[in-house]
Amino acid sequence: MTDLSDFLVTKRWPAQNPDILQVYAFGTPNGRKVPIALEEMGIKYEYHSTGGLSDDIMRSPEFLSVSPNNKIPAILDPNGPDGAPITLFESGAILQYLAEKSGKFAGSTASEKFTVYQWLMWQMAGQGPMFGQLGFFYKFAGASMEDPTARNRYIGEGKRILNVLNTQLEGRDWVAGDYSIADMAIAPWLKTLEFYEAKDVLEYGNYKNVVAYEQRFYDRPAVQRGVEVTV
Ligand SMILES: N[C@@H](CCC(=O)N[C@@H](CS)C(=O)NCC(=O)O)C(=O)O
Repeated sequence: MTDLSDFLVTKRWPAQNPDILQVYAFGTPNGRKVPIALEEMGIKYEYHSTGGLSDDIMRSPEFLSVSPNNKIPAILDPNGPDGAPITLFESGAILQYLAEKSGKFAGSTASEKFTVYQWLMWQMAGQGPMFGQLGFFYKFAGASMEDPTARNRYIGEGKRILNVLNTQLEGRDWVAGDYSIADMAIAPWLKTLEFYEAKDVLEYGNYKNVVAYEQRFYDRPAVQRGVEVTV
């Protein structure tokens, strides 16, 4: 049995089965990406809910030891690529790692792989951060601001991003050719617009390809299992 006791994270979230990949996450769109990918790929894992996102958890020495940026998700894989355990944070990097590990969901040629990575980067640098700010300024603390500049900016960005995705999905089931880690990153953030109560203000129903894509994604049994796990 692998000994993970040198990894501080295991003091707060002990590994029941240290031979398999350990996931540290919570029920948010970024958190769900990793269990969804692991379910799709058939990689065994042990899920640890951080139990929240408060500073006392995210900034604890145990959590910072796997995620120095104090955000979920993070992983500890006892079977890393160089014959040693590896820890990783940033959901996009984790998805790339898992795609390489499994040999699945990142295309089958170099060109296909870079197309998948392109859309993954689009999600990480564009859709995720912009939708996150939309949530802040439309539903959460920023919603009480009288000056509508920030709110309108992120509503505008939200619509622009939905339009980009809708256009890319014209005549396609998935964003980058075959179903891929890019879809596993993008689609959970569409569902989150419901939690932000922002679908109406974005006129979500107008983006017909996006609406069908979200449904197609959540119809997948592995996606449903990944969502269920991520509490
Ligand atoms: N770029 C990061 C973003 C992760 C992120 O924003 N995680 C949020 C939850 S969805 C979080 O942990 N927030 C806690 C905090 O900011 O303290 C990734 O994709 O992994």
